[in-house]
Amino acid sequence: MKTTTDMIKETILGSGIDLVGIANARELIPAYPPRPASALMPSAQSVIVMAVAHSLGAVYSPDIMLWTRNKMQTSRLLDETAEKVSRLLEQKDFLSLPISADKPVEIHKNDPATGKKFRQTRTVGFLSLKHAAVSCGMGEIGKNNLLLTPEFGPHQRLCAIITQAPLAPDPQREFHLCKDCRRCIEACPSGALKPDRYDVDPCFVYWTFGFKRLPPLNIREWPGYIRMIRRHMKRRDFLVEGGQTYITDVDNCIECMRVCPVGEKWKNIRPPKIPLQKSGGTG
Ligand code: B12
Ligand code: SF4
Ligand code: SF4
Repeated sequence: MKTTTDMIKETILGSGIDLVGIANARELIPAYPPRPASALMPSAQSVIVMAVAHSLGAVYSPDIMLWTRNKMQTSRLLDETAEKVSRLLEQKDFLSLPISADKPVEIHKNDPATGKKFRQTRTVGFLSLKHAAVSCGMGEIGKNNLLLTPEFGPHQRLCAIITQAPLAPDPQREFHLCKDCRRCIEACPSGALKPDRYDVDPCFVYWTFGFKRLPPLNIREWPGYIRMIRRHMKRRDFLVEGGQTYITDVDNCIECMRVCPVGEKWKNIRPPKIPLQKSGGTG
C-alpha cells in the first residue's frame, strides 16, 4: 500500500520537479546563523526539499540576463508545486508552510548577536535550503558554497515545505562530489571564494552592483573607490537597471556555479570552454 510519503513524492515528481527529499525537521543540519525549522513552526515534523535543474543553455548563455529569466521560471515551478503540495497536506490536517525558492529574506544592518553595525548589510533566508537538502541526502556543499548534487552539480534551484506531517525521512549521505579543482575560486570576480571559506560581503556587493570592491574602511582609499563608481556610471544607467532588477530580479554573477564541472546528467552537453558571462560587472 502507498504511504503518504510515497504519495507526496509522486505528486512532486509528477509536477515537473527533478529531485525530492525529506528531512526530519528536528534533525536539520544547523547553519550559521542557525535556521531551525521549529522557529518557523514549533510543531514541525518534516521538511520536504525540492530541486529543479536550471536550463544549462541559460547557465552558459553569454549574458546573465538570459539566466535570470530562467531562474525566475524555475522558482515559479518550485513555488507553485510547494503551494499545491502544502494545500494537499493541509487537507489531510497537517499544518504546512511553503518556503519560497526566492525572496523574501531577513535583512540585517546590525549583527543580531552583538548589536554592532555590519560593514555591509547581510541577508539570510528563513530556512537554509542548502542545509535542508544536505540533511535529506540530496547532495553536499562544495567549495563554491553551493549545493552539489550527483545529477546536476550546482545547477539547480531549491525550495522547501515545512510540515507537521510525520513523513519518512531520507538518510543523510556522503558523496565526495567536489573535485577541489578550484575553478570556482579562480572564476569568482569579487574574491569572495577562498580555498577555505566563502566571504558573503564581497559576493553580495558584486552580485548586487557588479562592484569588485567593498566601500573602504580607510578614508585614503575613498578617492579610488569613487573613481571606480564613476567608471561604472559612465557606461551604466543605475536607475533603469534598478527598475529592471525590480521587475525581473537580475543578478550580476553566477560564475561559481557556471564553471563547476560536477553533475553526471550534464556531462555530454557541458561546453568545453566557459567564457565569462556579460553582466553589470563586466565591461
Ligand atoms: C541570501 C541569499 C544570497 C545572498 C547572500 C548569500 C549568503 N550565503 O548568505 C547573495 C545575494 C549574496 C547570494 C548569492 C548567491 N546565491 Co543565494 N541565496 C540566498 C538565500 C535566499 C538565503 C541564503 C541563506 O540564508 N543561507 C543560510 C545561511 C545560514 O547559510 P550560508 O548561505 O552558507 O551562510 C552565509 C550567511 O549566513 C552569511 N552570514 C554569515 N554570518 C552572518 C550573520 C548574519 C546575522 C547574517 C544575516 C548572515 C551571515 O555568510 C554565510 C557564509 O559565511 C538562499 C535561499 C535559501 N532560503 O536558502 C539562496 C541560495 C543559497 N542562493 C543560490 C544561488 C544560486 C546563489 C548565487 C549563485 C547567485 C545567483 N545569481 O543566484 C550566489 C552564490 C554565492 C555563493 N557562492 O554562495 C541558491 C543555491 C542553489 C545551490 N545549488 O546551492 C539558493 C539556495 C537559492 C535557491 N532557491 O536555490 N545568495
Ligand atoms: S556569485 Fe559571483 S561573486 Fe559571489 S561567490 Fe559566486 S562567483 Fe563569487
Ligand atoms: S568548481 Fe571545482 S572546487 Fe569548485 S565546487 Fe566545483 S568541483 Fe569543487
